[in-house]
Amino acid sequence: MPLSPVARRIVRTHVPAAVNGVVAGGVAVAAAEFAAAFVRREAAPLVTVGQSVIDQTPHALKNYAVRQFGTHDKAVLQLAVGVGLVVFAAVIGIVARRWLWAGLVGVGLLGAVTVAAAVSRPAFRTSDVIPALVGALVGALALIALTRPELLRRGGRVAAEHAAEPGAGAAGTTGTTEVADAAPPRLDVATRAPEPGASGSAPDRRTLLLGMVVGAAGVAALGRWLQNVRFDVSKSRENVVLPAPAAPAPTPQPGIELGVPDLSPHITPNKDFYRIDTALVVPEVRAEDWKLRIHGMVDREIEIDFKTLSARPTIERDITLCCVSNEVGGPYIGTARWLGVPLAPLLAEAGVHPDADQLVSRSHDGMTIGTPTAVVTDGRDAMLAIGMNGEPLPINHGFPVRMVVPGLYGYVSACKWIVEIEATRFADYDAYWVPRGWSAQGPIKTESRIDTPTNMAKLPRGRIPVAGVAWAQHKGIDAVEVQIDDEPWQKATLAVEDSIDTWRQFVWYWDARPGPHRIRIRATDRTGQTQTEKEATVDPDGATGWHTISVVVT
Ligand SMILES: Nc1nc2c(c(=O)[nH]1)N[C@H]1C(S)=C(S)[C@@H](COP(=O)(O)O)O[C@H]1N2
Ligand SMILES: [Mo]
Repeated sequence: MPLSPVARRIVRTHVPAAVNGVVAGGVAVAAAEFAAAFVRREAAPLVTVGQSVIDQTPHALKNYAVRQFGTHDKAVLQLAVGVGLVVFAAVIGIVARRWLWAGLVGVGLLGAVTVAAAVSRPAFRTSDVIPALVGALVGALALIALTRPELLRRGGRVAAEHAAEPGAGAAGTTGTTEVADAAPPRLDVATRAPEPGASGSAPDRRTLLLGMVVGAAGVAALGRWLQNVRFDVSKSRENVVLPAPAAPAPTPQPGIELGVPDLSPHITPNKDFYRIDTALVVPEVRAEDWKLRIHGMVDREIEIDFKTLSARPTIERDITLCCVSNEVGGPYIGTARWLGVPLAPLLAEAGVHPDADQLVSRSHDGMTIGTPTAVVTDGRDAMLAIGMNGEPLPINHGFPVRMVVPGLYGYVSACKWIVEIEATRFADYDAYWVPRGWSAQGPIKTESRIDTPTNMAKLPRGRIPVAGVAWAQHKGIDAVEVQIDDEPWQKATLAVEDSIDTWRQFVWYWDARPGPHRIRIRATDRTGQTQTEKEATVDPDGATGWHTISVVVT
């Protein structure tokens, strides 16, 4: 489709101008990435901006994002931030074609937003603004170089040549009036390029653009590489030698696994363990540098390093961890064999005041998680975990130390990359998720999930195992029942119980008749309570309802 002359002219002037903006933006990001290598990964603008979007996102939208994109929500967010930056940079480029000053104001605005994003982070340090400032400064220079190259060229030349070559000085003076707003619009690079007198400037521009793109890519790659070299903690993790547990978990009994195909294994391998957190870049804390401070309403503050912590008597326990954002039938649950240091004795040593009903744990990246003191000290295996399934904690799961409390959702207990515990009161402090619409207290609700068959499955007639997992951490599961259509509920066979802190597999063999069928399940915990049929959303304190699937038997 041919373009009208007007459209063609707009494309001819605006597209190169937009390209100027986008390339300058890329140069800015590259410079910032490089600068972040000398500050920390978390200070890179793409991260600070993305993080503050996460912090500011209303929880309804966040739930939507998690539902739509699952654990890819972060990649989607980063992409959105990147696209937003490209669009804004293009606009800056177009504006700068006419009014360079306005383009520079735009760059300054982006810089200011990025600095604000860094400052707004809970774990902000002053040096975190450096990458944003470097990026804005370099971006501004790149924008000038692309839209008004003569400004920079003259800047260098005037000093050197002014005295020796009056002509150059005179040209420069003319240039100065051009830059002032009085300049007519014909000064832009795009219209100027085809001018006979400026015939050298088209290849110049191409060389400049290409140089900037290649240079930016190289600098960004170098920056990322340096960030890896400087901040990566996998070496530290490899060097951790876990202590033998003073109180090992009981050797697994046969019968914990029912051995049904496609049923979740009792212990979830680390590589398959769900990951939920707000961190765009995984906080990286070397075990050698790690310290935990216990403070607030205590008699004696405690500061403990990794060596001292892991020299204390450890326990090894199988515990099922579950996210409050797990929908009925959802995947955000797993069981691991955790190795850790019991938390209650440490708190006793600190002398937590009796009226401090909340323990706020704070992570290296500033996440805050509020846990009832009473729950941590009631005798259950609340721990500072250093091992997960026989390995040091994976970096994604909180290396070097995280909290694990059986019976509580992760957002009120399972602080990863933990560096602080503050004894306080629920009345005095709201942890991260509370002002975002989630309940301050989050005991896990009794739930169950069908793993096999899957929803909408087409099945052969005959004997079909209906199997899954049921959980009621720190209460224990006593029964799971299965219902086909509106037939009577049938008692499923339960796997041997590991502990009341873990989920329990179940299976019921169904003699499947042809036709469409509905299958649903419900669990009963050891307090005698059967899961409610009433459906509740994940917010504010966990989903309820019976997991229900539809299948067709042929
Ligand atoms: N530092 C930090 N710890 C955190 C979170 C977080 O966002 N940041 N998320 C919590 C939530 S909501 C859950 S469900 C668990 C998930 O732990 P996992 O990723 O090891 O499965 O971690 C908890 N600990
Ligand atoms: Mo969670």
